[in-house]
Amino acid sequence: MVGTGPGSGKRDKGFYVTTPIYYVNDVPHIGHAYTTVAADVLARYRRLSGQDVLFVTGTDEHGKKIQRSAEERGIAPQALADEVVTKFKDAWKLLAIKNDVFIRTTEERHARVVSEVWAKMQARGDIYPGPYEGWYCTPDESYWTEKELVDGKCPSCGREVERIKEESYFFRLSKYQAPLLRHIEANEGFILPLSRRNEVLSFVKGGLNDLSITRMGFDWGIKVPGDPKLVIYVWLDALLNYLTAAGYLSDNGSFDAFWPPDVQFVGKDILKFHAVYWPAILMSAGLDLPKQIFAHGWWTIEGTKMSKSLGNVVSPSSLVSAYGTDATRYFLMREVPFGLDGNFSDAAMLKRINSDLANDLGNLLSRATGMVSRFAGSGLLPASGTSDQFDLVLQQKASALYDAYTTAMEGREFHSALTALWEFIGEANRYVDRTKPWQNAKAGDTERLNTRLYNTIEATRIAAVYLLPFMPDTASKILTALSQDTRGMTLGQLSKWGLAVPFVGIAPSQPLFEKRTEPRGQTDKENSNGLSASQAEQPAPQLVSIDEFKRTELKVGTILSAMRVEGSHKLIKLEVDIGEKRTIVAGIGRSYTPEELPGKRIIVVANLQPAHLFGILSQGMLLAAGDADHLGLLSLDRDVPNGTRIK
Ligand code: ME8
Repeated sequence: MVGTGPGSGKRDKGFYVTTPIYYVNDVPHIGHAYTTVAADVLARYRRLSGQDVLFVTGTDEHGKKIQRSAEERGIAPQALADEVVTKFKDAWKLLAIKNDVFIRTTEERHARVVSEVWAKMQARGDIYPGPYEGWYCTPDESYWTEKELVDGKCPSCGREVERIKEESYFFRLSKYQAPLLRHIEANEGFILPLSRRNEVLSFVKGGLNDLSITRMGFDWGIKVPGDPKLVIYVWLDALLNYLTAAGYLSDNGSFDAFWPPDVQFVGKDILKFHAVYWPAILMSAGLDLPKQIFAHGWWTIEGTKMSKSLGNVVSPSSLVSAYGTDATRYFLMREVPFGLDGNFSDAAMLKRINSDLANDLGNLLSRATGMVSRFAGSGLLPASGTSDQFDLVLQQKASALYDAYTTAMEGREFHSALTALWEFIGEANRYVDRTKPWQNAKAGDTERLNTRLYNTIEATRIAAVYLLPFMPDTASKILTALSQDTRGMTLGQLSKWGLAVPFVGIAPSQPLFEKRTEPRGQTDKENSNGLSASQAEQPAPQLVSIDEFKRTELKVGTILSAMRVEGSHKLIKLEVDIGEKRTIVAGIGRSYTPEELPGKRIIVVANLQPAHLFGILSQGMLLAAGDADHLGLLSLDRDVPNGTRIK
């Protein structure tokens, strides 16, 4: 992570990218996943381009809102944070997020940074005491004046606001109006997209009031240095995470190597905090400003606003358990131009999987590898012979892709990078359609055949290289199938035509993506990896090979204990013995009571990816058939020891 030490001075500055830190009163949803996947894609792209990267995400754990949520649950705020932080960390694992640092605002190192920055702002004369009187929206942790309210409600989220009148400290934000305006006007790429930049410009031009930066009457936060009855405003605390995470005040060299941030991704709703308050705070503390704040749009779900009360919140784990990690990442980055609002629907997801992934990408790989094994006698990739017009056009498209892709990535147009890549994949498929290598094989034209085989593989390899930041697992699978080792090489090197090493073994590959017609089942939506009844009744959509079937480890087990999962009608938490003890959360609660389950012999999928369901880690799935109200559990008709594998 830290490639440049302090004082090395010779190498380029590292690339620093951040996500917002997420409140721990809520569990991860598609909105959090969106920002985090985008930052991960950019971080992976920069690493692939040969740069040192610092990619930070984390959790925002202080403030009134967290304290209230904890009170409602009857637990301490720290306990709430400790519980919810694992959900974020688990979600990021499921989505293959490779962050370098995970920051929590309750960490000791962060409290030191907050106090130090406070002292710097104070030393500059930017903090002064005074009474605050006005309105406060706790869900948004945001101050509002009487004039700003809309129908007496929070103008940002529409919820109730509270009147507060308390002793406070203020930050002299008004002093930074002119310097901030100058900075935004002089740096076109500072706030993106441009439409958002214009919003911020008119907000700043409208005048900046000094900002209350403390709260009274609760203690869940960092205390004001020298005045411990006051707590530092949670947004000041939270924004400073970007300094702590970069290593500010630590002596590991990271801060010098990475500060200031190159890109900070945020949702459009929190732009004011990042594009107005944050740079003003940094100016006051005498620190360099981030180079870019990029605000992305919001997702609706099947055309409706996402909300807990509507029960339509889409969790990352439900997407990953239904559609897989890479398909989810692909969908989020491809479906909507980054910066605009978008809509999630299961139908749109299925369309992307079936047409872009199974058809376009999957076909290219299976044709490329299939043709080598069928036509190249030895099963080895032949070297290319002379090129004709078809070959030259394909090569030319491959080299044009580099500019299209990198320009899009630098402009944070992830959807355009993928569109350009898929145009190339289409081109490679058309190359096969047009050149018909099977005819060369039939005619015994080996040189021409070899060129076509090599070029089809080479185009597939290049597509996989560009896919690495977006779909790391799929890209690696493709490169492995092509026996191409890309480790240690940069995008610039890997994207060069002709790099594929010939005379390596190429085996026909398994399909990368299965076509599917079934959307996420109710079970997925409940975040369960238990059985979905509707799936159990569906005929198999495709034939599976014996090897594919064998990848699923089915084992005999016995239920040791069972209890209902609080808050769910359907889920039961089971302890089972399958040769080892496992916890399984199963969607069988409408057909069985917990009392009748202990002692039952069952069949368990033992190597299913674990998932958190209602906060419980489920490590497997049991087999059953029937609809949710009339399920029957699968069992054996003879006694076989627990843990025996089914074959
Ligand atoms: O705001 N679509 O945290 P948070 C897209 N702790 N993005 C969405 C979304 C949706 N439907 N719903 C929410 C906070 N988001 C603060 C940040 S940073 C110093 C402190 C996005 O957990 C939202 O835009 O409420 C925001 O960027 C992010 O989720 C975090 O929300």
